[in-house]
Amino acid sequence: MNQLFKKRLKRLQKNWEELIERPNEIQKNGNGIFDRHKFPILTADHVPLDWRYDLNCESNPYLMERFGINAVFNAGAIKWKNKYVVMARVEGNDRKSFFAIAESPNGIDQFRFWDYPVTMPETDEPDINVYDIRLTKHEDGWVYGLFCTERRDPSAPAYDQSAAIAKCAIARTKDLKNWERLPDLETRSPQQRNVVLHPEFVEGQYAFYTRPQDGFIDAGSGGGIGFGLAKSITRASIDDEKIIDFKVYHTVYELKNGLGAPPIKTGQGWLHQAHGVRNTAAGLRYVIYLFMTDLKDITKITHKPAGYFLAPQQDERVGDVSNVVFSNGWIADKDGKVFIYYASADTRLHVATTTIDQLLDYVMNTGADGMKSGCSVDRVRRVIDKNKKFFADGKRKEFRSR
Ligand code: M1P
Repeated sequence: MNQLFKKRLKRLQKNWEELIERPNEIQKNGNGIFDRHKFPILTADHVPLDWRYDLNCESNPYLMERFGINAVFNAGAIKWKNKYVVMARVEGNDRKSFFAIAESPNGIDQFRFWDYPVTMPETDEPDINVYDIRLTKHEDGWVYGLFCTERRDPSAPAYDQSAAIAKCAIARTKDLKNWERLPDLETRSPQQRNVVLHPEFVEGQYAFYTRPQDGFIDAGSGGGIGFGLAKSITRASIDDEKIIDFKVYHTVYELKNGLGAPPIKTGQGWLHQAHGVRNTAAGLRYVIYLFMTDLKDITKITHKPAGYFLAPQQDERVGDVSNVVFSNGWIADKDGKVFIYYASADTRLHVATTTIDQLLDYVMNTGADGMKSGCSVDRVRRVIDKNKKFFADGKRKEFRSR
């Protein structure tokens, strides 16, 4: 082994081990709704060295990276054998994404990838790119992974090498290692992305949250979070797709939106997280918002706080696709703790923690969007009035905000 190789290998191993073992910590001064954590839980640097380097000094005397990783982001999530498991979108330097599973003992740090990335079987129509898997533990006993499969638009002329078609791919597993690929979801929409499988049967059928879209980037006339039922999962087809959460003018989901992860069932309703997109002079801005649907009629939104729940801030704002946060996985523990896995700028994966109680309080007690500035003023005045009334008796002196 040459000295250069030896030195570089030692340093690489030390840096990698320190990164994986670095304890995470709650960021101070949160908003009372959730806590961000200081360090991203997965980045390109977390990917094991033996995926990236040929570690044989004979065949790789310079210890060069042979398989570069560009980013690790948008991850499905599941509690599995008492471990916090995320199935991340790993993107190589070649721009192709694939899935890889990493697990942690506590959900906030020490995420280690399993030995190999996931080998996802294909249908007769090969996937060119796959990403953004949503994991659903369904009451039929399977764990389903719904993800986007992207292929070049066959009708596009040769000069247009970016026209693509997005469809919802479906796979299922019993062990998270061996996946059975099922036919892609069929709907009337020309394209689909951000499709999520509901964990329970609805009217004896498989229930899907969809995001119909006219084009690959533009949701067009199809925007909004849709809902539809399919009799079979092995040949899933939705005839009747209705929009349950529309894109709306001058909101954070004006341009498009899409469901994030399978909803969490609570005593008060189903908690949903979704992303909303609006356009700005600096490009698209992606934020995460929350809403709740009725326990009996799961298509009926009962509560929807105004605006966003979580938006990109500080370092999160910068990366391959700046000004983006995106989540397609969260885990609710039996004790009520919730781990929200969100990615920033299509570059890295973070965790925010909260509880079911906090999320319910947030969703049920934050005012809804009044859809105009005057209503926002009314809303903040109501908060101020409530506080004035509370402090009016003069007995409460502990509060000094001005
Ligand atoms: O680049 C931001 C996100 O863009 C897409 O989301 P949507 O389908 O809502 O436009 C996806 O490609 C997603 O992976 C990405 O994070």
